[in-house]
Amino acid sequence: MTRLIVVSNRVSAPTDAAAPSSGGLAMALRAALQDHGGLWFGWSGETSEHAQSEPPKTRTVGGIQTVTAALTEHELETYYNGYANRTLWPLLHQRLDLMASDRELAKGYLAVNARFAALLAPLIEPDDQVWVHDYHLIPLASELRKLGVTCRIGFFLHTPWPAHQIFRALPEHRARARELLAYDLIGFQTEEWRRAFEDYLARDDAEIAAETGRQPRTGVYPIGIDAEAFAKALETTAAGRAHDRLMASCAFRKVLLGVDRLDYSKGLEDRLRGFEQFLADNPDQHRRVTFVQIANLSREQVESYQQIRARLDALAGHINGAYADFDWSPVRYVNREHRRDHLAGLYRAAHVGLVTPLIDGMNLVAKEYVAAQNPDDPGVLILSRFAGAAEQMKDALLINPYSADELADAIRRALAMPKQERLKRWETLAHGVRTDDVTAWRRSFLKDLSASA
Ligand code: ADQ
Repeated sequence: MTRLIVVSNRVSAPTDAAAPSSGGLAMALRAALQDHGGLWFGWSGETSEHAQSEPPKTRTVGGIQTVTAALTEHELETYYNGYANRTLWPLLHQRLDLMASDRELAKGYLAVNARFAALLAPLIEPDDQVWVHDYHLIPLASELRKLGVTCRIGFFLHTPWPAHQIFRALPEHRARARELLAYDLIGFQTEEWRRAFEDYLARDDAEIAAETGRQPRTGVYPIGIDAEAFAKALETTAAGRAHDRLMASCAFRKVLLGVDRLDYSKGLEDRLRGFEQFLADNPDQHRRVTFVQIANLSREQVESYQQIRARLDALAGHINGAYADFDWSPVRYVNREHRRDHLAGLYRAAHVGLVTPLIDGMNLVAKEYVAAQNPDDPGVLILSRFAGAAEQMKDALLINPYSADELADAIRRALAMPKQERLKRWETLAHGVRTDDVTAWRRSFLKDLSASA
């Protein structure tokens, strides 16, 4: 079997159910490496003054070989906090108003990709397959090709690909598109994002493909969760305890739950406004519901994240100020990060799951919520039409996240939904979540990569 080399911005160590944050992807990539042998390359998460002259660190963690490099402060600011998170992330999520356009950032981004390629190239053997993840590393393949690497290299984009008009607002749009064409396979979460990419190539830059002489394959690989590991986390005492604590603290009230990274793409402000609208429209529901929003802090160095945090603090406070009583507060807004097994218990306890991003590559919280439900008495998922997950999860209550009215109506409908309808919708959703899991995702990507070019 060919060896696999996984490249992602961060290399994550093995975690257990107690660890917070994105375990599913890391577990899937580790499983792929266990099957194929090979190594995982990426940033160590550290900065060092001498990063540029230090050799990468090789370790074996949980049977997997990892090779990591540090960044200098300047690289961290230009590549990671800069071009990746202040230029590309807002661009890919249709927020041109938040996009930084700065040649210095673009230069730093390219320089780190070139340095990573130079560290990685000597480790690659001709029969290896390389799988590169996400927007931080678009130029990696073209840099590897410059160094003579000829093996198959695939790219998977975890975020959306924006419409033609939006992508062209990136000053370096042609350079980035050209770099993507150095891959043998480019994978997207949904047909929508794949089509937008093809459309960009066809309309603006037909000449790019002709120029490079390469026409990579594109494909759609919707990522899933590790449903089995999630089911196990749900059975733990820690999950049970979190479930019971939430239920007890909400005494007979219905629980609405949101779980997100605190990011402007997740629609948190609109979600709070939609909930406020629900309270305004439905005085009979006051004191009968509690909305728990868990929003753990992320990218705190980036100004737009500091700003949205301040707005959310104010909005949550405003709603509670307007509607709470001495023994009831409608919103519980929580910034603390939670263990995965605790999250599983909270999902289980929630009567309604609110997943309402303004746009999202996929959104795994929607799938985790479904996986956590009681098969005899499941809750209802309210899902944004603009999450990649909506392409698969058509039996959720799909809403336009920009409309407070639509969200308010959907909450009312979800709370009143008869058990028979809840069961019917949930069964279809749960079947999809179990079948299209993270293992199916990585297998289908790697199968197509093997068959490419
Ligand atoms: P993210 O934007 O991080 O990922 P998402 O898919 O929603 O988004 O979440 C990833 C994981 O983080 C989930 O497993 C979730 O449980 C966990 N998580 C989220 N909020 C948390 C919290 N408050 N506490 C603890 N854990 C939390 C990017 C793309 C997505 C895409 C994924 C995977 O933006 O669209 O689904 O990659 O490809």
